[in-house]
Amino acid sequence: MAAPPLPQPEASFETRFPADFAWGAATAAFQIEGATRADGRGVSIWDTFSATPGHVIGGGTGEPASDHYRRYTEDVALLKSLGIGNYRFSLAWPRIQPDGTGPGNPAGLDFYDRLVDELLAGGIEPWPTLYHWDLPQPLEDAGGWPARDTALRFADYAETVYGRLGDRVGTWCTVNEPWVIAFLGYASGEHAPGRREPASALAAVHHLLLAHGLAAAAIRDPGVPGAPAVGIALNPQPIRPHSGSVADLDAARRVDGVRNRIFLDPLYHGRYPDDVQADLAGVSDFAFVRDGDLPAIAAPLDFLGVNYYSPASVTGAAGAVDRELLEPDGADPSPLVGCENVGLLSGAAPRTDQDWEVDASGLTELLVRLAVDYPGTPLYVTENGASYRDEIGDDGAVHDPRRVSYLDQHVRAAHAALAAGAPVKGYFVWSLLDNFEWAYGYRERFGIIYVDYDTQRRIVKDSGRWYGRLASTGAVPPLDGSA
Ligand code: IFM
Repeated sequence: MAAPPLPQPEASFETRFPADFAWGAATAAFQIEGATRADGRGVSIWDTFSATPGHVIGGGTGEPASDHYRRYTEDVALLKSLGIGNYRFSLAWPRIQPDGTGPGNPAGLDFYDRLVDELLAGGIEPWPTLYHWDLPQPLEDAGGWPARDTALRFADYAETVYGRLGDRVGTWCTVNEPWVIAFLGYASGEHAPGRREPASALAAVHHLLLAHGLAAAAIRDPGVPGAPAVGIALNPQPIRPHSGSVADLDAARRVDGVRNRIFLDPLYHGRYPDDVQADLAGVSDFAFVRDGDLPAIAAPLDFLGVNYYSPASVTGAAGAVDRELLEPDGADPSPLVGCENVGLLSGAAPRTDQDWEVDASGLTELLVRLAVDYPGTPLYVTENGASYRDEIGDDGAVHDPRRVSYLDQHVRAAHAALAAGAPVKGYFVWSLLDNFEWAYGYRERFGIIYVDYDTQRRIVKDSGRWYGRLASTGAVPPLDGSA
């Protein structure tokens, strides 16, 4: 007699997330909106920087980007059709305060008001970020983030935005990736405003954290109705020593200091780490820290946003650092201020088309480390994704199996962190749309939706369908997207 059929394992072995896990997609204003001169928008540092020849690959600027300012209803409809229930976007400060100060520009506020209403009508939760790198140019002219006043201006801007949207938006992210803003904007000069002043970069670190703290207080002001959740999105990176040698371990400590702990320790412990301050003593005396700043910065976070792309492997070995120095020719300042004589090593792991290492284990490592070293805060992966230079196939579709595989590996890595006890509450793919990838211009494509920049036609990629299925079921689908 034939044996009875065995139970099918799929249902019990699938990777399934909790029912209340937040699935979302992320974008940023300057990268998608276009319409840089519409409705009274002022000039941002990225308008200025990208207009300068040589700063952006291919000469790309914020025009046309993905023309989202005019096509936002179509984009919200796409989110809805994919079953993605959360949308993380940023507001362009120069649309709200064209000069960086003063009363809100009604037309700029109206745009985000309409966007929020459109999202809510579609059953999609809005997750605004107040600052994703597009500083009003007049504020840079007045000193930029190294100037303390910029943090005070930011709090005022946050209050203006909250006053308009706070009745419908419950979750707020203040600043996106202060490491990038401070170190790529003010130390290496690869990003706007393109300054190469290591001491200014450290002042920018502090004023960005202060801006976060002051904005969080403005949003949580008990005089305003509602109890909003406020967090910040960092891009902490697992820093792995190449070996157990003293030199490599010390290199990893130093890089972890300026990459991660310089932000996390003030936010969680209300102080800059002693070893980081000692490492940076030749660059800055931290005199920019004033009484009351650190308690403002350390007000408890309602959540921490974690943007993850890849880990880094570092060495402090004298011979090894000659192979790939963080300061390759000694002329270009390194974004890793205070980490002289540290080498960054390339591993054998596969790489994206942007040449970023693909290593999902780094996401598990990072989330678990945050849960252990900085406990007590819900963690959201507020960005994760990959650039592959997709093309439209003969069948008119965009097949992007490498991105599906990347996302599959990384959501499983987030699940592993959850299983290990890290309080991971959500995941946002970067990005909803192909968009302007900063100094890389339009060459890189991170979207789960393809954008034809000539026509602005949107085509949902295979990864978009795969991710939509994940977002609507909470279970990781098969790689081929089949049922
Ligand atoms: O496109 C960026 C985004 O603006 C911030 N985080 C990293 C992404 C990919 O580089």
